Amino acid sequence: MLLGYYEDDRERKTMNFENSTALDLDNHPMLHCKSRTKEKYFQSLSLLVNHVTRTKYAQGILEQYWKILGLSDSVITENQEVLGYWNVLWRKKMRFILLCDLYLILITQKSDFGQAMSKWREKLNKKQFDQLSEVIQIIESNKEVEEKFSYLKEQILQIRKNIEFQKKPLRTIFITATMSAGKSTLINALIGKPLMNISQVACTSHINYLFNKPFEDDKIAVETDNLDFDISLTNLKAAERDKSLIISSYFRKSSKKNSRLCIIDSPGVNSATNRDHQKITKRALLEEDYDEVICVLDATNLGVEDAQNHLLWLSKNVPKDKVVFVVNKFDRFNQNEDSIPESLEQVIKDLIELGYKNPKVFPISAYYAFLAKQNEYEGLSDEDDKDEYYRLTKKLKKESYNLNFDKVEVNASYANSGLTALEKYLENREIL
Ligand SMILES: Nc1nc2c(ncn2[C@@H]2O[C@H](COP(=O)(O)OP(=O)(O)O)[C@@H](O)[C@H]2O)c(=O)[nH]1
Ligand SMILES: [Mg+2]
Repeated sequence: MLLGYYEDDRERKTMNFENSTALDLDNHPMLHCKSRTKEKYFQSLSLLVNHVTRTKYAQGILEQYWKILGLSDSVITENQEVLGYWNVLWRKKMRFILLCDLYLILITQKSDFGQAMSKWREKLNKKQFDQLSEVIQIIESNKEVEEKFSYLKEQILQIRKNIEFQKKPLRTIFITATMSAGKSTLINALIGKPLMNISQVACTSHINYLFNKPFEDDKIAVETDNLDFDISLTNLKAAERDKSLIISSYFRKSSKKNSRLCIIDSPGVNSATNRDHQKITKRALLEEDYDEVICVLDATNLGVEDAQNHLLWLSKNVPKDKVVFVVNKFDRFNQNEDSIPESLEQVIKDLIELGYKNPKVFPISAYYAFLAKQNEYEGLSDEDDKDEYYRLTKKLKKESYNLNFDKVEVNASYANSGLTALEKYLENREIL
């Protein structure tokens, strides 16, 4: 059954990137119209979209328009006549706004867009249609949007950013580890948002795919049976317990570059606890396309049998040049009992023995990295989190705990967590 989900999602992952479309409707030019006009606007948009496609994606995105326009359920009924409303002279502006929305919704399906335009054309005269074509040209050019179209500016810029992003090559990072080594915490730290469930006990039992978006639209999109473009964190975390998910949100990174990235979270591999989990992860490691594997080791639990077995399996089954190692939870070290350099040396020695010539090993505190990033971007609201953040800020500043080994020059507040060194490495490999 678990493998069943996985098969299904792999299919979708490779075929379907629409989920990571970024869409910010907060300043949509139709928001200030009368409710009758908004209704007609929405009905026209959904009529044209539904005429050519009824994918989850299209339905999910239409729902966003419906919500932001504040419409009632009854508006959803289809009204074939509504397109006639737009063909009068003074509704030119609204036609252009509608065109931009249509373009954005059908952005990945150019042929669908063409078909929708043909349908719309039946209601317009030649001059009106030519005017629409002129706006399409503006969208597809890189020119500054003229003053007379200033009300379209934000829509056009969003379309362009989405198009540009989709042209980029997709990079994929696969995260693997034994249970509770900190995979989910590391992912949350890398993307700067608490999207993955963190837990001492329960653990991920499914493969999850996290996609970056072209720009910050302050939303999390999740694909399950339908596609929700704006799920709450609470609902997301509940959904994670049930099944494998495709999640999209803008990733917060220190680099200015915004790559098209997919991070894959996999169930922990421990032989005794759950054989299914191990099977899912190993199979995915053998069959998925990925550019990089991050293997997370728990610094407070190095050398345990499960971790050793997993390293051995990785060394035999995954191309060695694709694997980097993250040794996590160094913030738990105590200088009277442990030594960070000695632990790292031991890890490197073990990896060399496994055949890694020049193993890339990054000491980090994913926990601190996440807290610091969260603090940097939106502040910490939880009192416990704040206390932990201040405690660790102080601790990791000390020479014997500082994880910014290469003294990477960044002004990120979380440099001492070691995460920036990993980010820099991935950036140089053109992955981040
Ligand atoms: N002190 C400390 N705890 C961590 C760190 N990373 C993860 N943890 C804790 O380890 C537990 C398991 O983390 P999680 O990310 O859910 O592990 P996963 O099972 O590999 O996904 C949680 O209680 C985390 O808070 C870290 O860098 N430092
Ligand atoms: Mg996890």
